[in-house]
Amino acid sequence: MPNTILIGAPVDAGQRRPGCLMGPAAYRVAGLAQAIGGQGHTVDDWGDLTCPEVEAPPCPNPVVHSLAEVLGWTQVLSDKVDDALSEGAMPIILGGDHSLALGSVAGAAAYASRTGRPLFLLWLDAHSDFHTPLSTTSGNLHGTPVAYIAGRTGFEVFPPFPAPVPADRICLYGIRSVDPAEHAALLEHDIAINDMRVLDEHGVVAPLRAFLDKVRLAGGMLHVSLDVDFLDPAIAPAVGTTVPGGTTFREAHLVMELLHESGLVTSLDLVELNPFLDDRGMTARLMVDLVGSLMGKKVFDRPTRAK
Ligand code: HAR
Ligand code: MN
Ligand code: MN
Ligand code: MN
Repeated sequence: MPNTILIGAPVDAGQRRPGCLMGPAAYRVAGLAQAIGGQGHTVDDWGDLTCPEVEAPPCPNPVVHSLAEVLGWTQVLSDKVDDALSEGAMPIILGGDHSLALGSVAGAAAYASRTGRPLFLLWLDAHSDFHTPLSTTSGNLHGTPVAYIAGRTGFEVFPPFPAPVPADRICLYGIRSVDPAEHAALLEHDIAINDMRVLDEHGVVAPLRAFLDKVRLAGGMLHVSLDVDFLDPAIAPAVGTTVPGGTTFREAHLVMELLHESGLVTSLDLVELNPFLDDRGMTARLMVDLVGSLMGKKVFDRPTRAK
């Protein structure tokens, strides 16, 4: 049973719509610690981090905004996720927008490279988040973490990513919104692209199992980054970038159940929840229930029979 550490990351600088900074509070109100504790894990809540003041170099792409703030969050999150993993715990980062993954995955990568284990990345999202600060047209840095993690060039304004994750250890899962520049770049990388078309055709299980088998065979660590917009907006309205055609309630739970059974998940981001857009807390509650499944909650708990 892993000990878990909750790390609040009220980040909203990676996009323009206010509200994501209320995410960590909403997860606590929706009972995240209780959902994890209920599955027999200990929970240590480190509270909310604050963003250090850092100087940003000028960005060659003028549409990029809030670079200094995103750099500050990247630094503090990388440090704290590394600390939590070093304590032997599973960090769960309560976002905050997806730019926080620039830091959380950097921390996981730094820890993994020190311990000599390969790091894998499962990106549960409607979006590929494969822009660089040079290619983004929105200027929103929440659309860039996968490219940073994969070691793409174009991140000269950021600290070098500690140990870039090779493309064949990255799995995009649930995507259905990819910008032209991201599409062109993805074609140049050997990243597993399980878009919604693939999940419609093959179901959610087979593509996930194939990736988890790779992680297991390699003795890898697995960082899971769960974006609220992975879910269909009908069941998860509290996100600024809804895209129709997302995963259903049971598909998402099944993904979490399989992740639990794999025993491979070593760190987790919960991102893009905007409680201001929620309908009576339904999205926050669903995200908490999904974490419950990831931590071991079952639809029907069958006692394991002696063989
Ligand atoms: N690709 C678009 C952009 O760069 C939208 C990115 C939206 N990203 C998130 N996270 N909401 O997945 O602006
Ligand atoms: Mn530290
Ligand atoms: Mn995202
Ligand atoms: Mn998204």
